[in-house]
Amino acid sequence: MTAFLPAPALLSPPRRSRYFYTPLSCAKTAPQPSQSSQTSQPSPVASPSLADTPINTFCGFAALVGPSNSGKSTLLNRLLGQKLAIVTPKVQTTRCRIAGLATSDATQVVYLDTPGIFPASSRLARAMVKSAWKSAASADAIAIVLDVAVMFHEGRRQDIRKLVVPKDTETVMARVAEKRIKGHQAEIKLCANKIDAVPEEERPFVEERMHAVMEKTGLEEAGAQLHMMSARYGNGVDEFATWVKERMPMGPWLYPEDDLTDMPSRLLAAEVSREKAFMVLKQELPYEIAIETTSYKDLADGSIRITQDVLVARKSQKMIVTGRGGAVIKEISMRARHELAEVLGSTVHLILTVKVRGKWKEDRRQYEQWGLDFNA
Ligand SMILES: Nc1nc2c(ncn2[C@@H]2O[C@H](COP(=O)(O)OP(=O)(O)OP(=O)(O)O)[C@@H](O)[C@H]2O)c(=O)[nH]1
Ligand SMILES: [Mg+2]
Repeated sequence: MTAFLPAPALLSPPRRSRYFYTPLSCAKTAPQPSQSSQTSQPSPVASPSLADTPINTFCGFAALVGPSNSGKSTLLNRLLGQKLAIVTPKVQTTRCRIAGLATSDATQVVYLDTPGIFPASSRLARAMVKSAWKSAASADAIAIVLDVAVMFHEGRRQDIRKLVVPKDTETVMARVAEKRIKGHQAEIKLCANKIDAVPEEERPFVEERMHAVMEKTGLEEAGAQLHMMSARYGNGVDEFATWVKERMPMGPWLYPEDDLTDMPSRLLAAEVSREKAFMVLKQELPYEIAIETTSYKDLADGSIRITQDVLVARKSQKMIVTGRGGAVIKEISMRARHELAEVLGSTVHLILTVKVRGKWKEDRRQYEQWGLDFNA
């Protein structure tokens, strides 16, 4: 195995303009070329704003799906070369689909990071899981991202022969395989992630075990390929990106070349604060909060003023999130402000207000702003 690349918490800050999204088309999937454009004829220019797009371009969707905490968001950030999706050691961090755009040569890949797939009982959980499956359904390439480190029982050598594949993981694999066998066109990679946490001499066994599970779940029959990787350190990620790129269909780009995401700046800012809240708050509390950006203003001096509501369900939760003398919310705010300043390349004034909004999980508006189906 080649040497692991360093894993910066925050990769190089983007040029600020890359965060301002300007979709060139509202089409859900990349428009297919006409018969003639598949030959040496140039693709028709779909709109005046596409005039700068190179002719004979390729564009498509690649969905990153899998159980919670397997490293999907870490992989998205690594593929983009900078941080877009929030990442925490806790399960169910990602709540909605996050599109990251990777444009190089003639190809634009729209990577879709998705919420983890897990047995969902609440309305929010059902909406999250549905959003993940929806992304997979519209993709040209699907990566099932698995955490092999967790199966490896934290590296205890004596357990390696008992390597257990969690039930959730098998379910995801079997369902993707079933769709492919039933005629879904997307090609599949099974990304065995966190391979850095498995001792080198044990990796062949992990590989062997993964093939056995692929056989059992129908993924082998569906033509899926196994790919060992470390999203955190970058091993195997370039090869994966090349595989994805080669699977994108011909068609005009959906976004300008320099864009990083279609995510509105307000949602991006709320996600940064939510990551910090996830890290600072203990136990179940992170799952009880939502963050809403209420204003986002570019000021004359070049700085940005952002106000956000931190929504909790009960008064007792408000007390914990606020902390004694406001210590907890100040800590969340300070961490979020630092990261936002780095990401946006400007001084950021961030004002967080903790509010009790009893039923935010039953509020249709919250789901709409995340692009989730309220009735999932
Ligand atoms: N050792 C190791 N840890 C990783 C790797 N990839 C991700 N992680 C860690 O795994 C944890 C979960 O990563 P995420 O990227 O948030 O996982 P996710 O699949 O997006 O999780 P959800 O959004 O909750 O579904 C974090 O602590 C990451 O740092 C890897 O390649 N190696
Ligand atoms: Mg995630």
